[in-house]
Amino acid sequence: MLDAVTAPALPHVIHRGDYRPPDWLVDEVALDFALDPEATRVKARLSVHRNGAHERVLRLDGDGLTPRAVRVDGADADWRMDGPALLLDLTGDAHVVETEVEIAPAANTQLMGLYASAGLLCTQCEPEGFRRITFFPDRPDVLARYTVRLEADARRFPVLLANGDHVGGGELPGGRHWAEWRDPFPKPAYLFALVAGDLACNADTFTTRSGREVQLGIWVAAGDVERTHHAMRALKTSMAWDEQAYGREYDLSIFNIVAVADFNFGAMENKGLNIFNSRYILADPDTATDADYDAIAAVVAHEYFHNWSGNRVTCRDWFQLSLKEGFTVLRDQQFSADQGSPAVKRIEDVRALRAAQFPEDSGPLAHPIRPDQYIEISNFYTPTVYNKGAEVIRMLLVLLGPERFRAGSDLYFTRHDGEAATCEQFIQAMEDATGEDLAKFRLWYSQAGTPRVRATLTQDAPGGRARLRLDQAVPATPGQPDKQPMPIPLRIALFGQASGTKIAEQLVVLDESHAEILFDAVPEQPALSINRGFSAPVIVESDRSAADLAFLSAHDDDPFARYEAMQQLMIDTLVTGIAAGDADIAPVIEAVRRTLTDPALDAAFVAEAVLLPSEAFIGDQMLVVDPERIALVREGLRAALGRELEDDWRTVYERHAANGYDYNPTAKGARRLRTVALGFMAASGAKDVPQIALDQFARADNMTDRQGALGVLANGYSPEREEALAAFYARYRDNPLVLDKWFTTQALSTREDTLDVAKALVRHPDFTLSNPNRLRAVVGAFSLNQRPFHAASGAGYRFLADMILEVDRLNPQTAAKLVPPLGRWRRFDEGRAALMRGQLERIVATPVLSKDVFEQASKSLG
Ligand code: 0A1
Ligand code: ZN
Repeated sequence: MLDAVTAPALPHVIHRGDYRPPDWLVDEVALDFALDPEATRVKARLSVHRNGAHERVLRLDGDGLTPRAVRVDGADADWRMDGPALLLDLTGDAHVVETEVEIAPAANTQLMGLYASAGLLCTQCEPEGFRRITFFPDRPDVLARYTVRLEADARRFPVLLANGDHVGGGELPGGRHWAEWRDPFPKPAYLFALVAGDLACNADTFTTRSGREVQLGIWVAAGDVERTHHAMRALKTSMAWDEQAYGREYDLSIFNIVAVADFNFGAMENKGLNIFNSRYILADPDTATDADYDAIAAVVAHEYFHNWSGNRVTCRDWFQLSLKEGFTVLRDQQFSADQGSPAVKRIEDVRALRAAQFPEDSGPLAHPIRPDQYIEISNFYTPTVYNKGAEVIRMLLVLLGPERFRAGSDLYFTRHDGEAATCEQFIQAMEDATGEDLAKFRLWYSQAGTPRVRATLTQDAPGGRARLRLDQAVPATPGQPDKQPMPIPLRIALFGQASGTKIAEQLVVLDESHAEILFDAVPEQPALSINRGFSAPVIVESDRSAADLAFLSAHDDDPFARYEAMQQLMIDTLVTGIAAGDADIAPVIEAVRRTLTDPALDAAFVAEAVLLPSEAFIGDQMLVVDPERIALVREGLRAALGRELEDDWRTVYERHAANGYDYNPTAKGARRLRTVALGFMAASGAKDVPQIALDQFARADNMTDRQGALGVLANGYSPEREEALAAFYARYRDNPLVLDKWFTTQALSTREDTLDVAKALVRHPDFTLSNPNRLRAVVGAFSLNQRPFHAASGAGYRFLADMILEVDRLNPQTAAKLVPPLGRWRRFDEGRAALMRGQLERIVATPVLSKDVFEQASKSLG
């Protein structure tokens, strides 16, 4: 059954201010599963006790469950339903409550609760999936100890896993077997997990710093074990890193990871039994790109780090989600930075923030990192809660410095170990450990919207005093018309334009609406470097000239600021070109040439620095987005760069020629720059490039080079394109993760026919709505491809809305994640805005709609 609401009956809104501690607590849970894909019987025995003096009933959340038996202290009990929940009047202060239900994992298309995926049975409980398995107070502040007995057919499900330690098992009559697991750590229901299936294991061990041995297992389908070694290395590196960087040691004697093909998100941190979308586990050079390898290490680390930031200290309620997610994203970013190039990692993270979070923060779905209300909590696993949440905690690191930040995190972990905590308690621990007053800093938790900082640097006279004027404005967002100034930590430096040296450097905390900073006796004309290292998640507007930016792109000693200067130069040039029909592109060409030929720079940095801003990011800088003109002017600049620097691109391409695959930062950088160079060579229009790309494609001994070449070809119209696409399909048609790349490459193409291609791809025999990866590979990717998605006819919008409505019948969570691109209508011309609204209205008016999609679509109209 679908959790459906009928418009216009408005679903219930949950408010942060309404939090009340639970009426009843659960000490122990014993679960007993007789597993079967069609009909699984679940028995639960809960030891509950009254929390405080009150007479309220015991409310056990349920979702689609029908009780088959309910007993209290061993006797049949009177019970009643309140909608999906089970209510019991209990007379004493402590009771044992037993329930029994039957569920059908094979029919669970939502992928929440217990479901089937490629012959496996597995669970996803965060945020509210546990109530689809058994009746329970399904809220994160009810922490209980779990004992889990699993019973299943021994041939179909030889492996039976759950959280904690394996405490027993054996054969049963009729070809069945059983296993029992006990998790000694009290945990909220959202961290419960079980897996049953025919799985093979990559087994290893890790010895913690106090000398305990942990059995590690990565469980996958039999043929995939060889593709788990990178994930295993990442796991062991993360375990050691968390000990060293945060003083956090693993606490159980087993740590298992299972990869599943059908999964709504990236992965899940269930205690001692992480469950992963297989795309974040499986890798070998032939099937995974360098970006895939990096993402796997980051996600493995992220889920592992949750063992402390999420599991040992969990969230009191779902409004506190950023407490665990923002902090854990920061931790995984720090980990990845330590494994490779911190500068390139920072550039990638900021690019991701600008691509996903900045648009969210400036649109109808804007919310603070600690939201105040929701209809469906699944809609709040957002770039704001995750990525802006990480930026907010990173600002604490900037403000406090690494030692004091570490003292704060140590205090937070010790003080709240075993508890369900709040964002407020995290800040309080930071204050108590350091003596810092963070009263104003709390605004970052309550105010939505990306602050804008205007920076104006003037000098009284040559050689005289320089004056930096800073003004901040926090834009109005839904429900928050008036904002207070935020404390914004800005790393700033001045460089002398004549000497190229650094004249001054400091951290400025702008915590009023404006401030002035004076620099005495600045001997030469200064260039302003601001928000170095992206010290605050803000938009900086400055009147730096093309000459200033070109100078910084060559001389700034902060690699992020150097990248940023280049990006700003490109943006200024593109925006002028779009608005005025013409712009002086010479400074961009010169800056790219200089970066490309600077022997001191490493290839990975160069590859990031010379890339033009995306069409979407250019759109974000404009009052009214004109997708056609953006694409035209951007392609024009790409072609000019390709032609003007043709020899340089070819030199770079040859210098970084592949010579045997290895996964290390230098080799990765070389591969990245090589394909970036190939892209510019193609943009130049030179006739030999399709053949060069096809050669790269055919000779590649790794997926990075192969997919890189395919991506370049896919944007063009050459016969080589068709040849490469066909060869790629033939080679990988049986590997779903690689086939996703084949779909995505076509959905992201800059070709004129991409809208028709996308529509055709969803009719391809290998397309399916039931696998979230495949759906995102085509529909999600297409909706981010600005020009074809915003086709003036509105056909792109109609296509997306059709898909959302179709998917909503199967998987509301995944459907809802496709809605935001339609909500950007305010940023477009009237014609497009009306067409986008039309599709949102059509969605909201659909008689049977999930509350997930209803919330996103109705808010997007607002
Ligand atoms: N806690 C996970 C995110 C997650 C949320 C919901 C899921 O299923 C619907 C799955 C995963 C993380 O941050 O990795
Ligand atoms: Zn997480």
